[in-house]
Amino acid sequence: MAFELPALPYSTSTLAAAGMSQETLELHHGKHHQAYVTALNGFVEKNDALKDKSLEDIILLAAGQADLAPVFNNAGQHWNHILFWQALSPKGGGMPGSLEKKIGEDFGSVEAFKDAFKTAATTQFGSGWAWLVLGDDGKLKVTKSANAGNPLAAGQGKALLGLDVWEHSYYVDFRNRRPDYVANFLDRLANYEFAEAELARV
Ligand code: MN3
Repeated sequence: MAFELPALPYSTSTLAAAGMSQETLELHHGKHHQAYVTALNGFVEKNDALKDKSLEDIILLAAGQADLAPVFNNAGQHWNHILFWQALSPKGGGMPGSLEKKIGEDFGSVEAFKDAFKTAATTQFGSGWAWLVLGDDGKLKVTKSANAGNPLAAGQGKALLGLDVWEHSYYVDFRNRRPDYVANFLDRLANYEFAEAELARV
């Protein structure tokens, strides 16, 4: 079974009022994410060791293997973007009570969580991601990763939210202002209800 580009859970014009334009979503989902899926399928087709493996298994198999770096990059980016689209909502930014409580317990306050996330997302030099993760110790934490890296490959726990900080994710709408893109995500786009549902599934 070839991997497929998942449909967005909203139309490409739906997030514009919350700061992510139709142009960004059409390029980011339709071109960038599609390119990762197409490349990944090309690698799987040519490598029997990858055939019939889940996306997660391919990521774990390829992580840290120099000869499989292109496989890791495209598989990782496919996984990262699947989570990213779910981490956005036209009604984002509102935090459900049980997640707010857990964030308060583990970070001290919602503001402290947002500060930690902003720091991670803005200090990731070059391309990469910032994450809200439930660690194996049961505590929430913020992490960042370069390029196609993610908490799955790094063994950091379960990712609840991921924010793409590659320039292609913000240059159309925010130009070079990555901090504004990150703040807009946290306050207006972040699907905290999704994060809470993922937390409840653990
Ligand atoms: Mn991207």
